[in-house]
Amino acid sequence: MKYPFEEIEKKWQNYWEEKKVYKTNLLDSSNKLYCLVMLPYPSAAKMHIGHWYNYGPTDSWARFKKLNGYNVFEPMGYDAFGLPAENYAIKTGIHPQDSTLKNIADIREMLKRMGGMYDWDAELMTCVPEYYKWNQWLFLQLYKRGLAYRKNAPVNWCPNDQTVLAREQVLSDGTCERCGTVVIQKNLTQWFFKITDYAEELLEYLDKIDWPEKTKVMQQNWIGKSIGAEVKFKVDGSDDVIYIFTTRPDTLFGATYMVLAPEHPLVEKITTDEHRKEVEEYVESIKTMTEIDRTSTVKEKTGVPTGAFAVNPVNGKKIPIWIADYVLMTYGTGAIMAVPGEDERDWEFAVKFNLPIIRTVKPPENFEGGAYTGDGPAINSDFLDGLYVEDAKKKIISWLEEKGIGKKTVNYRLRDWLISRQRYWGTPIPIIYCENCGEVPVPEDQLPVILPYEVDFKPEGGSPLASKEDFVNTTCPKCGAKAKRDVDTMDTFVDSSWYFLRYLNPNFNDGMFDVDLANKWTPVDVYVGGAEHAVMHLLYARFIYKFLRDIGLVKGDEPFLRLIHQGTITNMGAKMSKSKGNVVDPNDFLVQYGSDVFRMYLMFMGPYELGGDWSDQGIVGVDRFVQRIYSLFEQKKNIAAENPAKEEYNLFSLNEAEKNIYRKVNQTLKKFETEIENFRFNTAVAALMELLNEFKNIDLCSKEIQTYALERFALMISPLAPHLGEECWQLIGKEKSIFENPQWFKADEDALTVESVTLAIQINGKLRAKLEMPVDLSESEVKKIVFNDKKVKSYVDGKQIIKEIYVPNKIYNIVVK
Ligand code: ANZ
Ligand code: ZN
Repeated sequence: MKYPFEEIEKKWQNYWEEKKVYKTNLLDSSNKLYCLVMLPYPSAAKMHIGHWYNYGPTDSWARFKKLNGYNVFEPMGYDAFGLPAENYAIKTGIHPQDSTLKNIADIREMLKRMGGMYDWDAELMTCVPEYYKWNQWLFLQLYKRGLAYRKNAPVNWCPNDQTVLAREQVLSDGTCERCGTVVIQKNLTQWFFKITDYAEELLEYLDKIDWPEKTKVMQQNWIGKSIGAEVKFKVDGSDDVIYIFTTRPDTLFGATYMVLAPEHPLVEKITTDEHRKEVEEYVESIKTMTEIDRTSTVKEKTGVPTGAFAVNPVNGKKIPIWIADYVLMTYGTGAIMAVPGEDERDWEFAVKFNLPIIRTVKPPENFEGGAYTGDGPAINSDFLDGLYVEDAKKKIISWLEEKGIGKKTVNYRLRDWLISRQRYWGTPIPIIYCENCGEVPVPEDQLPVILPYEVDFKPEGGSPLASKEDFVNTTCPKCGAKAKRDVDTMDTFVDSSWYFLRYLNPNFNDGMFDVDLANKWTPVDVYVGGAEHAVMHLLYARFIYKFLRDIGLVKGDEPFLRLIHQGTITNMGAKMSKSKGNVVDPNDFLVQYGSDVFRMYLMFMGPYELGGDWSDQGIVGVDRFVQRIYSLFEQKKNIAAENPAKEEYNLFSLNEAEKNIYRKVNQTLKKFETEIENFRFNTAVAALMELLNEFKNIDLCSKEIQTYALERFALMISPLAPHLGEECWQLIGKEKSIFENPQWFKADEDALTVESVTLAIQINGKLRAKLEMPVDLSESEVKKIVFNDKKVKSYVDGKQIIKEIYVPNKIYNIVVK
């Protein structure tokens, strides 16, 4: 009979739900395992294949751990605020809340259909006041400690999405992470979270977490720690000073000009009348350029002189001050000393504008080319001459410190997290502006600031909430005067920076989350999700968790101890995309094969962390596998109830077929465990396929051994294909259900390690039996086995044993009379 997946999947889903099989007892955290997946973003009603690939295999992993005795918590929720719902609303007129709630309902249904082991009591969505109230509360805690602040700054603006973006949301090609539009720069007053206060710890603790190396390196580079020196240069003929940051203070004698970022506050002041027009035009021209364009190494260098000069503090030489786009206001001090001899950018600039070049590190003999960035002895550098780079740095830094004109400093590339968004569908920022009191935080007992439903959310280049007068106009909580609310909303990465704490009790009213439960259950043990979040969500969540620790709410230092990134599924070698028309719709296959086959095929198609290439043929193979399993178990109805197996057998008491199956079962168990543990589902599935092939001789085994093999097979298949596993378990007459009564069979190590020999048994000079047994057994043990053998018994029973000669591992000679 064909495997009736529809009926069986429904049957077990209902059973699980009725019996609340997947409700986690959170009060008991002994043996706890918090298994988390990145929560879906309900911008579309359907779960696409990427969701399936994240959730299906991870659920299988969690199930495996549950069977192994862990108290597993596997929750699910929805990252429900954000741009796509709002953009959809602009297009269709359907309110973001309505479309989002509908999509959530559809996704929830899909997740249930997938057979996910979710604790539905823990489900949450971020777009409800019960949730976003706590984003606002978090904001206020940061604000109180000076870690949420407002400033005017050049920021990244997406002209298509009509909003500011965080630096992390601008891709390396300068486009918006969401929509691909080229991002421009704008000067705006915005809210920032001061993640930079945590830069050092965020960097240092990367060593303490079990994360993919690639992701750690990305975070490391993003944080970008640079050790160097800050040096003070006097502006010639004035009291102004310019501070520069350099990683190469040893090259100070080669500083032949300086460059300020065009936005540097001193530019206006020091520019001479003669150069003013040119400088102003230049400043204007770079206003809309992004950092990526400005620092591009392929773009020709541009810049203009200010007419002012600075004094090089090491030798008193006057050097010209320029402005150029390749110096950014957002890094270091926004000013550099230019050393063309050792810096490639400066070299290029100096050549183009005919500025002097003085080498301060001696290049190797055959060196040809411009700037020499390698190590070597200092030259043209007075008291540094002859010292190699590291020593020269040390010496010049102590010299600068002694004279009070410089000091050792550390700089990070990491910038504060810009969280204001000029959009509607998000968490309102809990700040009020009063004419008397200025910026006033909304008192905690007045939270939440509710996001109004009726809003004109069409983009007009401003925050939609600004046009909602009854939202904007309020009274000052301090003085009672008329006041106005902040009309921006928060980046949705705020929502997802702490959601895993809220899962523990999504209805908790007395705080952001239940602190007792958080201390029991976090950090998260395993987190699975896409690598594209490496420097966004995964950095923000680490920051917020550390902040929550610092205000005494959580105890751990890191939110996610182990991180796994699933790979991507391609189709015919190409990334799936609507425009290519090669998107695989899970639905098409679910109706044909059911959810177990679909998820098992995803696991089988390639190493989980690499992904695989979709093939319609491949899923047919997995379907055939499932059909064979089902028909085998159908033939073995009740076998386990009628012929229960022992926990273990002596391999050498089994017949040939039994021995092979017994061994294979145990080898498979062993392999299966390590493969699943390490998210290598493809090899785990393959091992079960091999085992099933071995079962072709299962009818040659005693019923007991059949039970032994089948119950183990059912248990192993159950994390991968949970409905099928439950069904098989029940078919052979085991107590239902596996997941309700979690258990695991340990591999019989003896059956794996033992090397065996075949011993010839001669009785009165004739070969009477061949017995397989472990190699190098002691003579007394061999004797026991030999005389227990039926055949041998038939020759010796009732006779007198005259002589026994044992040739180890070869022959056992018996002479009887
Ligand atoms: C002189 C020098 C000589 C430099 C040399 C480098 C090599 P990282 O490693 O990324 O920290 N710099 C400093 N502030 C800058 C800014 N706001 N915009 C653009 N460039 C800036 O790079 C530090 C180096 O980048 C600094 O050291 C400075 O150039 C430049 F042989 O100073 B260096
Ligand atoms: Zn006021």
